[in-house]
This record gives sequence, structure tokens and C-alpha cells, in this order.
Amino acid sequence: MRLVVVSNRVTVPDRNEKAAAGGLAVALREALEKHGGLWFGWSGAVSEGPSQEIRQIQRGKVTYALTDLGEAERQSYYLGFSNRALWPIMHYRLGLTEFQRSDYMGYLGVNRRFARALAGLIQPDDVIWIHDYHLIPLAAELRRRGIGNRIGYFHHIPWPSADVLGALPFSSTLIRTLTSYDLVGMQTQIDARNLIDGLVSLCGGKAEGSTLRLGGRKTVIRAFPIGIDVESFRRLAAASVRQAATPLRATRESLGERKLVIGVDRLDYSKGIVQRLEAFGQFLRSHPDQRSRVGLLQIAPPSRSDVPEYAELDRQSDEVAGRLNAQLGEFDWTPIRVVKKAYSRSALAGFYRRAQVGLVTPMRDGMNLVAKEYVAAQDPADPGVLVLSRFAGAAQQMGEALIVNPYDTHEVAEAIRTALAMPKSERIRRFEALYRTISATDIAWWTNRYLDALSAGREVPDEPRSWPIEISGGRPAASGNRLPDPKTGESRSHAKAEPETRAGAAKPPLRATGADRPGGKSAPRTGKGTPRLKVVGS
Ligand code: ADQ
Repeated sequence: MRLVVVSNRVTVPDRNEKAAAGGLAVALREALEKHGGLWFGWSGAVSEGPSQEIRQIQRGKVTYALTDLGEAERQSYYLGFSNRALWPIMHYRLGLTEFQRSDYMGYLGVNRRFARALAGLIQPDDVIWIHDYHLIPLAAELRRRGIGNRIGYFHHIPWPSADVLGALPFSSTLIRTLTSYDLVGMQTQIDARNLIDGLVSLCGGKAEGSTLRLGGRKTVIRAFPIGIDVESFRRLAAASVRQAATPLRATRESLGERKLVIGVDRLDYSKGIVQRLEAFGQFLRSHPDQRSRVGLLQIAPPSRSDVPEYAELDRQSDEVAGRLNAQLGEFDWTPIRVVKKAYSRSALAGFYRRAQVGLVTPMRDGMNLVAKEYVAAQDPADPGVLVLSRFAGAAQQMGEALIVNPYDTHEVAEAIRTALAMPKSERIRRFEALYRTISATDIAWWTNRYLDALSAGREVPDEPRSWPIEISGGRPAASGNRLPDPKTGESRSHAKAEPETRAGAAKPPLRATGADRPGGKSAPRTGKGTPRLKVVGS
């Protein structure tokens, strides 16, 4: 089997590039290396007119096939329909959704052009994995050209309920094209359920569990929550403490004994950055004793600056931070620092580790990898506390964080206070549970689980809501299910590890499930046992 990955943007790695730490691109590259494969998509370059040319670049066992977008295509397909219509509506922001019929036509046109180019590169035993909302109709276009291969789609962002999505013109035509896929992966079970309901109510499909039948086709729609490379991120964070000239050290010096609350996001209205700044201001107003003792570092590099809503957000975040600093700051203390730069993975890991509170409060988010990175970076002997929006997909897995409603400024402000005052024993207890979850569902687990389901059409078990230690086939699982040793920071198997857990054997979890989840209801166990884990590239 050869793997073909398709995504809107493709970045070809430098020949001499050292292995970057984790991330989706690295996991996909590893999967492509393992199976041998092709990665197709937009080069990032823009030409005057639409380009028919496909450039192929070989790196090891992976071929990168790149095409440029014409300026009109970039405007309609990328900035227009993808980022001003689909992105806001998928994030439940009807008020920001800008639909233009010509953008939709441009979107369909680019998907058609991609399908035409890709169809010529497909071999009979290829398995095709298409990523994200820019490319929803791609499988339908490939089928039209006679491609009968197995094709999967993964949707990285939320999927709203049918009555929200139904407001988008052509939504039923568009979502119906998803039935050309064999497997549709969503971040959470809520998203998967919303899509199934939409295909039933807007398109007349018939659902049976996770299987949707429509127009003679059968599509499986399931949750595949994405993870991070926990082990390499943990190592980066631990190393950043030891290195001499790092941003972490400089931060330490500039903060002194002060505590640090951190936010890290692309500058995007879905991330709730302005609301978060306001909540931090509220926290300082409600708890004047905390002034001068703690600062918020918000790292937010601008993205999609060509889209007016993003330019407005950039202005608004500066304005709010400036106002709060002027109202609450002292001559020797600036409460909020907003930094609009991208940092290296290693610098980010160091910032996370230095911060007593990770403030991850999107208004909506497919998953939110920052929540997982923050936990992976913590010192196991003295971990910080994650404050997490209930509207991030990550909240479905990370119930031991302090779960908040980002629309409720006072609630977020009080969660910051609770996090800063939390006793060490409780911080460790929460950290260990969170670390166990993110390790057991890391990026290797995600890739393997998805590709298993796609390539063989095999049933994959639901993921349990809390993670027992597990061993797959007598081998330790992924980096996973291992807690870092509080003294050395090295991964170690948990003391209570069971020697073997067989799929279907439904072992009791080591930690109580929902009962001790802050702000969470008792989470039901699936009763289907635990999935086996494999490691990509192991
Ligand atoms: P994003 O919306 O980009 O991804 P997220 O999951 O938080 O959101 O990932 C952002 C990544 O960018 C993280 O790895 C983070 O470390 C990095 N990053 C952010 N700011 C940075 C900075 N200043 N410097 C360097 N790196 C920075 C979409 C969906 C998410 C989903 C992911 C993956 O919107 O919901 O989790 O895809 O499926």
C-alpha cells in the first residue's frame, strides 16, 4: 500500500532539516516514509493566472507534488470561501460568515483542478488521506474521474450542528460530497454526531451508529482526537531548563519571583484572545493582592492578515492590552505582555514550563494542541495548572484541567485565581491524569488508528474517557502511558501498570473516571476495552 496525503498547504522539508519536534507535519511525514508515499497540495506560491504545472520533489521515500494558486483562486478558494465562510461557520460564528457565490465557485474550481492533477498520480493500491475544510469536495471530484481507491478525510476544526450549518448557502450540496469518502474523521464525538445528524436532516441519509448510507455509498464517520508528540515535547521542555541562553532564562530574569500565566495562539477570533485579556484584567481587579505578583504573557503571531476580521482582531487585542496595562499597571510592573512572534518549538516548550498557569480559552476549537503541549512541558515535581475552555475539543479528553466557559469573564478570572492558589498535591494529581491521557492518545496513536481504520476498513474501538496503563502485545505502548519521573523527568511506567491489557478485556482504569473531574459529569466508560497502540516509525 502507498499512502497519498493531500492538504491545502504543503511544506517540503529542507534536505538538511533536523527532525523537528513532533507536530502534525512530522507525523504525516513519518507515515509517508513508512509506507512510501506522495504528498500533494498548494506550494504556498501565488501566480498571476491559474497554474496547471505540478512540481514534483523527492525527499527520501516521499514525493512532494506541488501546485501554485492563481491570484483569483487564492482570493476565492482560500481567503474567501475557506476562511471567510467555512472557518467562521464551522466555529459557530454566523455573524462573521461572509458568503459570496463567486467564492464558492472558486472553491469548487480549485478542488476540481486538484482532483484532475491528482487523478493522474494515483496508483491502484494507494490509500488517500485528505485533510481539512479546504478540500471537502475533493473525493467527490476524484470519484467522478473514476478513482475507486479508499479515500479518507480528516476535519481538523469543529463541525457545528445542522441548524447552524444549514444557514450556509449550498451547505447540503457541500456536505453531501463527504459521502464520497470511505472514512470521515472528526476531532470529537460531538462533531461526528453533528455531521451524521446533518447528513440525515439536510441530505436524507440513513444512519446506523457511525455508518451513514446515502446514494448507494457507505461512509464511516467517527471521532479521532488528534494528539501531539508528547515524549519529544517533554524532552524539549526539560532541556530548555538546562540550556544557558534561552528565552526561558531571559523570561525568568525579567519576571523575577513573579508568577506567569501564559496564552499561546495564532491570532484568530476563535481562540478567544481578547476575552482572555479581559478575564485577566477582571482577575486583577477582583484580587488586588495579586497585582505585581503575576503577569500574563500572550504569544499570538498574526495569521490570515489579508482577511479583514483578522486585521480588526489585531487592532482590538492591542487596544485591550494597552487599556488594561494603563489602568492596572505600575511603574515597575506591566500586567500583560502581548508578543506577536512565532517562536521555535524549544522556546515555546520553555515558556510553557516556566508558566504556573496555561490559559487555553478558545471560544471554539477543533482540538487545541496548545493545551496538550502545555501539559507535556510541565515539571512533574511542580507542575502548572491548565485552565481550559469547555468549547475546545481537548476538553472532551482533558477533564482534569480547570474547565471554564470562555464567555464568562468572571468564571475565567476565578479559575486563574484557583489555579494560582492550588496546592502542589492537587496540581500533581491533575497533571498525572492529564499526562497519562495525552501520552496514551499521542500523535502516533492518532495516525495509526486513523490509517488502520482507513486502509483496512477495520473497526477501531472508541477511545475510553480515561486511560488505564496498557501494554500492547507485551510491548510498552507508544511513548504513552508512561509518566515522567518527578525527579529525573525521564519517562517511567506507572507503578500500577498492568502487565497486559487485551482489547475487549475492559480493565478497570487506574484513576476514577468522571467522578473526580472538576466541573465534569461522570464520564461513561465505553465498555469496549482499550485499543492497542502502535508506534509510527518504531
Ligand atoms: P490551529 O488552529 O492552528 O490548528 P492549535 O491546535 O492550537 O490550533 O495548534 C497551533 C499550533 O501552533 C501549536 O502546535 C502551537 O504550539 C503552534 N503555535 C502557536 N503559536 C505559536 C508561536 N507564537 N510560535 C510557534 N508556534 C506557535 C487546527 C485547529 C485545531 C486543531 C489543529 C490540529 O484549529 O483545533 O487542534 O488544527 O488538528
